[in-house]
Amino acid sequence: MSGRSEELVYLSLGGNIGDPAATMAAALRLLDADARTRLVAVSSLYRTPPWGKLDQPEFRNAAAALRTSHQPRGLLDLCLDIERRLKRERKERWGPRLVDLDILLFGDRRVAEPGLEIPHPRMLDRAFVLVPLAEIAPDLAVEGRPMTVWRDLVDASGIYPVSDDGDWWKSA
Ligand code: A4P
Ligand code: MG
Repeated sequence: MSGRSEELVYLSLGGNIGDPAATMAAALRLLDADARTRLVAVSSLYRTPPWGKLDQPEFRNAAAALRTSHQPRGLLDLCLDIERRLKRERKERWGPRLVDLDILLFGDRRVAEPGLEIPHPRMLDRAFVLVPLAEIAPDLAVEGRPMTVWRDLVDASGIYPVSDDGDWWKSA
């Protein structure tokens, strides 16, 4: 036991090959099933145009809030293990993927280690991260600004919800 209480963590989920909604739903269920992690909020599921590398299928993206007693490295290992279990193929940077789990924020901690950077260094540039995150955490402040303000600073064209609410993963 570390003696630390649970921390509030925000994750980004995405995928664009196979059945991304089903794979992301499976990832959320595996996170929730971990003894040291429980989901507290999931955003709607969004359709998003590819960012970075443009000639690939459109993505599905979502954000989730969870409470965990893992340390940041332990949560990353859990995420990587879930990605492996869901048979993600790692090929090219920013290329097609079955499911990608990124740790965006871990309480108010800052981590800069080989293979782990928190806050996620590119989160504030990416509408596919900010639109779902602002849905579940509109007032969450990063660098002194609430998530809704960050969201309104990026180009969110082509991003649409494809579920009615945050319950899509329970049946997908
Ligand atoms: N890593 C370091 N910090 C973190 C963190 N905070 N959370 C390391 C998770 N992982 C972190 O990950 C490579 C390594 O990053 C991990 O093994 C971990 O040790 P990766 O996901 O294979 O990295 P990548 O894809 O090469 O680069 P990057 O910048 O992380 O890509 P992203 O963020 O995964 O973006 N367009 C849309 N519309 N929607 C998307 O979801 N995703 C990408 C990929 C590109 N375009 C997209 C989307
Ligand atoms: Mg990533």
